[in-house]
Amino acid sequence: MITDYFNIDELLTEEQKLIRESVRAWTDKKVIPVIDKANQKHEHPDFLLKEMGELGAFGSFIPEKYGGGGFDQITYGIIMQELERGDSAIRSAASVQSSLVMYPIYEFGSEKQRQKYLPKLATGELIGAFGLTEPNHGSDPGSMETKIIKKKGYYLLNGSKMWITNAPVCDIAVVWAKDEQGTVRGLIAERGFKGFTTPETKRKWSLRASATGELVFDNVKIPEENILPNISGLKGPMMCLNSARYGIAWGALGAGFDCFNTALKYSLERKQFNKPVAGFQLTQKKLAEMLTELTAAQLMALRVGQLKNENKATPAQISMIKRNNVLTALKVARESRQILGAMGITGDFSIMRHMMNLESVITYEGTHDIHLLITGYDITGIPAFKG
Ligand code: TGC
Ligand code: FAD
Repeated sequence: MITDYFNIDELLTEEQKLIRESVRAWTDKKVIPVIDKANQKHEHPDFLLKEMGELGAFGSFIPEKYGGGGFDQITYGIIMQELERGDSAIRSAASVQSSLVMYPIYEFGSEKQRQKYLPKLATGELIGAFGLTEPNHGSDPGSMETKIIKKKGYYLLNGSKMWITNAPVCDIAVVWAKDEQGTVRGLIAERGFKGFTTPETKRKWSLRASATGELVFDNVKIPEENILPNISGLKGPMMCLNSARYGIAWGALGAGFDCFNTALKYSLERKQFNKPVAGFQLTQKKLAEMLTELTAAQLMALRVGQLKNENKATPAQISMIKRNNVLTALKVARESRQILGAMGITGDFSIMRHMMNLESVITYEGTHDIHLLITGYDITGIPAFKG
């Protein structure tokens, strides 16, 4: 198995390597044995959520005083990589919990909100969702229609969010809505609030082991104390996305290397024309190009992790690695599938499942093309995505 062609391990701390081994072992023991069946049956293995909490996979970068791990950003990336080696759905659940729910509560929440929610989110006792996308507003969340209207002692919330990871199983949701002045605000909706429902989205061909759904708000009373006090404007949700996109760039490496190694092993064992298919030049071209691209992606993720640890990573740098690394993983999945021939389409191997999952990963957290345009904007100063 090849996962470190450039001796990147030498740049990791002992603690980071230990955490990687423990998440890797957990994925091997808990995810791999159940994940094909869950995908085939289109079921989400919810029991893994609590176990991920016990493992420390939630909020690794949140300070220990709030139940988090207090670890650095590279550790967070490594955790995402090892989870996504198992399945993107498992990494998705952990990214949402850590980057899209714990991060905004920690960064923008009151002390009371931090203490109330963060320790329970860290252990998996509470599961969170993040509501930004709406039926009519995906790439352009600034045009959202979900609204809060101030009343005496509470806000009235109306609207709906779509394509929300963890929605059907969430206990709380961090939701972004516009106030009467048209300013984007963040709030925490709790399951059980009257008028708040979370219908599940079914019949997906991608992320089939992930719980996806809607967040529907029909005159929901949100207590004033559930508004995130320390943020207003679209930059609030966008800052959360920076954290999640960074984690996804690492996660994609897990899926990509799993496909590459599966193809390498198979091609060494499978014989045609009396020799291993790995012996044909065209197979070697595929393997060589896959490893080159994966190694480049690995180095990009590591460097942005170093910058993030120094609070120097820019949103555009994060956007670039999300786009590059997910596309790399998807291309690797497609090439690996070819190397396995017909066997590549079966559930006996992980490749087709990773490929189908990555079709969502390349769309969520900003589509591939939106990220291209973010880089274009950064280079030219001209936002091509605006009319
Ligand atoms: P624009 O006018 O450019 O910016 C509005 C305000 O936001 C600030 N900002 C950012 N701040 C921090 N980090 C970023 N990445 C930021 N991007 C923008 C900006 O500085 C400005 O601040 P201020 O103070 O001047 O007001 O915004 P725009 O409306 O023109 O849109 C820009 C665009 C298209 C790049 C952005 O909207 C975008 O990235 N769209 C993609 C939407 C997206 O990524 N949605 C993801 C939903 S969550 C999800 O998919 C979870 S999947 C989870 C899983 O299962 O793993
Ligand atoms: P659209 O915005 O309608 O885009 C359609 C096409 O048009 C795309 O190819 C896009 O690149 C292109 N396009 C759009 N605007 C431009 C432009 N200006 N220039 C060029 N091309 C453009 N959202 C959440 O809030 N929370 C979640 O937890 C969450 N989980 C998700 C889980 C899954 C499985 C999926 C599939 C999605 C999830 N999303 C979530 C939603 C996701 O973020 C959106 O799907 C994504 O942002 C794209 O929005 P859209 O699907 O509405 O596509």
